[in-house]
Amino acid sequence: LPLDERLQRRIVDGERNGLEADLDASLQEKSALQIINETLLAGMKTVGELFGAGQMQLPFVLQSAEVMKTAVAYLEPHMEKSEDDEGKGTIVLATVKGDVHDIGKNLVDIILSNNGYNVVNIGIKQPVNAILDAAEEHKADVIGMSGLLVKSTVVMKDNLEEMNTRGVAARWPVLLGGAALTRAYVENDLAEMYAGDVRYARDAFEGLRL
Ligand code: B1M
Repeated sequence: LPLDERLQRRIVDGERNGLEADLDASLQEKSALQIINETLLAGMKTVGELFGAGQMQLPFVLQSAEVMKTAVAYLEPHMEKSEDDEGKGTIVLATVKGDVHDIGKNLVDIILSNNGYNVVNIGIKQPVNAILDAAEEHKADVIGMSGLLVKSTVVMKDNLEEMNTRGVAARWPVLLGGAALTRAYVENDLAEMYAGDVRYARDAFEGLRL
């Protein structure tokens, strides 16, 4: 198989033997971010489709996710870092309560960290209390929430409602991302009910731009 296809297959098949050698070869032709965006994410997309269609069982999805994480960790030192790399602000980043998906959140962490932001990544399944405590403790400028499940979109709304109730909405602009969200839901429904600023990021780069 051509290199790109082979890398994609590694993700889909959860096969990590020889992964590093293929990534090294790919790095001769592409940047680390190109490999992630163009090649590896396409593999994860296939995994999602197979799983959604009942053609792949959960333990195999987990294996694919592990290979994806290994690949991203291997590529991270090869990523470009911005020159002005200090003092752009602090973002507290979390996957919301009830949700374990963290590959996208961790990509956001890497991209923002490499571009001069201080990222406080508090992990998965984080209740709103933990998110707000971390934002307080680290004097965050922005709160970022990720979630891939449909029910996570409801949790995000609940979290924003809680922030309204506590009167902290003006203090923390919120960045939201994850596969189950839509731009319309965030920019219409959530922007309407949240008393602060809430934005939707389709991917890590839109997150960085915002
Ligand atoms: Co799960 N899962 N999963 N899963 N999983 C999905 C999300 C699903 C769509 C698969 C499917 O059915 N086709 C489906 C959700 C359906 C729904 O809610 N309607 C699903 C399900 C059902 C489940 C379980 C419930 C399965 C079960 O137990 N029966 C279970 C849930 C457990 C839980 O959360 N409580 C579950 C478990 C898992 C694994 C543990 C096996 C594994 C996760 C491993 C891990 O993350 N450590 C897993 C995986 C890998 C997936 C799919 C296949 C791939 C997700 C992924 O990593 N994509 C996924 C299918 C899909 O998404 N279509 C699926 C790559 C990643 C880079 O993309 O996270 O979307 P993503 O991030 C993107 C953007 O969304 C954005 O930037 C990234 C790209 O640059 N972004 C942000 C994300 N967060 C952002 C935050 C920002 C800004 C941008 O600012 C703050």
